[in-house]
Amino acid sequence: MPNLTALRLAGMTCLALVACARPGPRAPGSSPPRAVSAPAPIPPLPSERQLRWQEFGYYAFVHFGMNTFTGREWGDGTESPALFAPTELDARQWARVAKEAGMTGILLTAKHHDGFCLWPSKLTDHTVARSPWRDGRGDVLRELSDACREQGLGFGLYLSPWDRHSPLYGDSPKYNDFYAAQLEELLSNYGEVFEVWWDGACAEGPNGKRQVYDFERFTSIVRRLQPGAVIFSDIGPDVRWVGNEQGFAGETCWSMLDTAGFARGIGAPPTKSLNEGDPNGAHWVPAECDVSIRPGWFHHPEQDGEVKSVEHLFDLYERSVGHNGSLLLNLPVDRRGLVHENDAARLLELRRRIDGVYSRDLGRDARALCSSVRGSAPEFDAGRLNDGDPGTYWAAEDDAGEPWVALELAAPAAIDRVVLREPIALGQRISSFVVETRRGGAWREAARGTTVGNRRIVRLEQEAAALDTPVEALRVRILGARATATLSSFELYQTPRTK
Ligand code: FUL
Repeated sequence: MPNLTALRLAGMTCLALVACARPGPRAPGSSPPRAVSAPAPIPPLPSERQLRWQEFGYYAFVHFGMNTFTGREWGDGTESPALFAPTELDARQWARVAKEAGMTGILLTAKHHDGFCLWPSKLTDHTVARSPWRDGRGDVLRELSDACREQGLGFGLYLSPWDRHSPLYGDSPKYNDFYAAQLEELLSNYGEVFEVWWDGACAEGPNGKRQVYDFERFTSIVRRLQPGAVIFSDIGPDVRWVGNEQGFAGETCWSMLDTAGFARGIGAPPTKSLNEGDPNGAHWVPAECDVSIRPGWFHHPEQDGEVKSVEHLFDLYERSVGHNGSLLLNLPVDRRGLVHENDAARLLELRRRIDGVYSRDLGRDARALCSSVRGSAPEFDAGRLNDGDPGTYWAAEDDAGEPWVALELAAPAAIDRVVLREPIALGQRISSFVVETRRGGAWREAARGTTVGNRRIVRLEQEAAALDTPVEALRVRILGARATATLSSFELYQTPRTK
């Protein structure tokens, strides 16, 4: 499971206070040690479930269902359950592929817009129970939730509100009862769920009436049955759409957004706001970047040769997870009921690429320095930046102006990636920074950035072009922040050279 160190932040802060304030032996006449308070949190703040979700980072979407067998992307709900006939479905293979890829969870389309259910719902007969698969006794959700648990992966669910099969659709209260009861089934019978995914599509039902969803009611069901699960939709409440289906967040990406007056689907905020968030937004709703590994969300054999390249996927990884978001990468399961070999192989290549760059933090042995330490307290000093523990953090004095932090390398090294993290339990603060490198004693600017948030990957493009010329030190100067600057990590990486 993802590491939950960020969760400990609030607790760490209290511990630091207690440690400072604890009375110990003192020289006669000396004053007691002063407790240094942590920087005041700046709202809006993430909830515990959002902090937990943030650690998932990179996880799989699986689109699988009736469309897999009809070759479509959107079914119309008239498809016969007899068409659903995977020949060698193996959810353990999906989980193995995701695990080996370095992913932390799998989110499955339990029901897409065509209304066909991958579990034997008692509320409709448009389900796997009417299909030839496992003689009508199969349950994809059971098999996948078990497989995820075995692999230590999170299990998430997409339950399309738009249902083109249900005769109740458009008859708002009746369909809402039906959808609510389906949610209850899903959230009660398959163990812990880490995320529930709501698409915003809404239309008219067979009666010509437009469906009005009762999202407040649906939200309270999720909260009651799965209090740890985050809810995704265009506007959250917990996780927001990033405004594109290409898998990247903005260069600037705030976790905050104003959602009042907006709706899911047609009434969603402008895509630029979703992509970049809003430093003055009233709600904490971080971005999730969804994208498919192929052109379609569902598997189409003719796209087997169109799996995205490693370069493309690595770029998306750095611009999602590394732009204060998460990466929800879709793997379409094929008619056999397996993740196709081409996708599985590409995911492993991507894992090697990510590990090749990000497994050795060259900043760990460096000497950390800074221009300002809050209250001169050791628990907020520059050493917290590279102690390998994202639960500790450096904090400047409230009146530090434009503080800087620096890492003096033990031996000069070529660096082309900097990773910065803010202790987001205190709110997202930094709005502008510059990264500088030092060679032969002279500092020069290597990159500029805006937001940091949970994780910011800064690509030093010029440094990458000059990987043969090592640097002695790197410095981050914080030019703007909504409140006192803090950072929990300052990491340095080098892309291995290809011969
Ligand atoms: C969209 C849906 O209409 C697509 O079919 C797909 O499921 C995508 C992730 O969300 O809005």
